[in-house]
Amino acid sequence: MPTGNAFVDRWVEQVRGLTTPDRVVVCDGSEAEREALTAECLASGELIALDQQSLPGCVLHRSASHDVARTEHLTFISTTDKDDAGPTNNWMARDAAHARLTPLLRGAMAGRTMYVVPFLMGPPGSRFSKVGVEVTDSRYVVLNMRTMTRVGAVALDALDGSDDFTRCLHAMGDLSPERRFIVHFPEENTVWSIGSGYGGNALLGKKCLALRLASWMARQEGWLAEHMLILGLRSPEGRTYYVTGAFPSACGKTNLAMLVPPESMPGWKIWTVGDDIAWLRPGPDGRLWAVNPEAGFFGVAPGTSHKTNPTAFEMIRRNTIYTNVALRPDGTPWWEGHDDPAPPKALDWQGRPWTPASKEKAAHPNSRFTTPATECASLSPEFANPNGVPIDAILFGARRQRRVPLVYEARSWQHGTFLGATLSSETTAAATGKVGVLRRDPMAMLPFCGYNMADYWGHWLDVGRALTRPPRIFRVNWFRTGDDGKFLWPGFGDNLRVLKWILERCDGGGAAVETPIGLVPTPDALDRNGLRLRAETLAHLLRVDAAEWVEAVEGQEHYLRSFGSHLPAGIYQEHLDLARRIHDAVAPEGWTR
Ligand code: OXD
Ligand code: MN
Repeated sequence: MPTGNAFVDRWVEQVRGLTTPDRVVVCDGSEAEREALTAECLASGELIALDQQSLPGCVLHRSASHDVARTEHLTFISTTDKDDAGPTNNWMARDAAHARLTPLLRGAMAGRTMYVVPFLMGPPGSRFSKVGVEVTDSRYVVLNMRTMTRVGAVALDALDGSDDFTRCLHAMGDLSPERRFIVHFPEENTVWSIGSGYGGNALLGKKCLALRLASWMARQEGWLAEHMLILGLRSPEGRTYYVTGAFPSACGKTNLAMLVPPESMPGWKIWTVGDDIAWLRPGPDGRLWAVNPEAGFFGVAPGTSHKTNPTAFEMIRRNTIYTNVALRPDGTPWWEGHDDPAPPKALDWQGRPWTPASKEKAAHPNSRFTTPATECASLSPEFANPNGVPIDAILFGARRQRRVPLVYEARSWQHGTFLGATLSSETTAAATGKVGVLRRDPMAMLPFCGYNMADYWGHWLDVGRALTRPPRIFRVNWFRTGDDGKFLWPGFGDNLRVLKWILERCDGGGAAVETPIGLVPTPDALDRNGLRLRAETLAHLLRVDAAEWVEAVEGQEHYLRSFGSHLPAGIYQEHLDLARRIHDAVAPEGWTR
């Protein structure tokens, strides 16, 4: 069944020859197709119907128990020159990658159907947008891709007969981590993924195309592909601002993107443009403009409730694919942190009987919902604007219990790039491995940057030079804890108080004090109207203790030097300046370095 694009058809033919499926189906993105695929999945058990009265169009999928998160150690960048992948990526030589994966792909779809999914990342008719074609033998992947991207004629039309598309080959294989690989070939604009059906490993438009390969393209073409939410905020005075925020996986991007203002801050309106990925380009006006390349949300279910994210909680009642949540006897899903208390009995994420007395969690900590953006009540009217939205501020956030204040502002684009480059965060369940371990996660892109991380920082500096009106850059930390280990900041809707100060700074207002690490709000500068927060707690949240930073700066020196000659001079200079300011603050007199 040809697609009408000779390049796509030729590649599909090659993949068919290698993977030998019984059938090839080209997806058109239609509603009839969704219904037919869903019916097949319900019949095969790949999907379980949820209560259609309360949750119309919602289904549940249970994945293999060892295939529940991104597997970063099995994710590779395959380039001719190892240096191009850099020290933070796993690298495989191109020939070695072909030699290792080809036998796994040979015959991998025998007895199965191969679906060809042409998809568009970004709004139709936008110079930001890119086309991919995913070939997969998973119906679950097809259904998720339909939600997360724009599928069918819209993509083939954008291709307009050319071969400018990312070749995304996905096969389920036997799902064994022993034979699982996610390999990116940026020089060939290709991804091969075998052995996993999990979102970030298998929905190849998301992390593989929209971040790893797009970051590579962006470097050639003078733009940025970032792991960032995009948020619009209309102030009570009627001015609309746009903010992007880079946070590591499962650190609250979806919640921030759908923030609901506290009642004590009337007149604010929040618009959601994106919750995970931003493509940013310098505009003709010297500002930075952003689009969300995705068409849906692939959010973390646990912790989602009316309190934390009422917009998401409402949105996921319709047309949502749930993955690895628990199932209540009435056919509705449940997870830890849900509004409803734990059900007396349920089936856990693996379909096993569960009660509140069970030792294990009912939902997997990385269980997810996949929901079309159009279901989101706060979706921005600019969501599909081909020109994107102009960005006023960029946030870098991470999970840090200690040392890092609630918010501080960078002194310049270069200093802000340095703040992003030196971001560290405590790990979460979005990737396999230990949770809660502090790791460096520059720009929240550690698992997603498709090339040498230090060259990427250099590219940030270059993009900054192309902007005459660059966004201001801020570091935020909602996760600072007190001596009792409890979070000091209420977070969620109250984060608007921090955003308000940020926007005031963008307008030339907002009181701030200079500290060695950057500009921190004075306690009075944050809107605390209606917020019950003790003065000492606020002081703790905003405290910059230079002595605590000495060790951090020493570790940074070693880290930055590990990038060798790729490290941009501007980033190292910022490090030296920070070290000097910290040392001056700690030992103002007689300090020698
Ligand atoms: C995601 C992730 O799924 O970052 O967005 O893991
Ligand atoms: Mn993400």
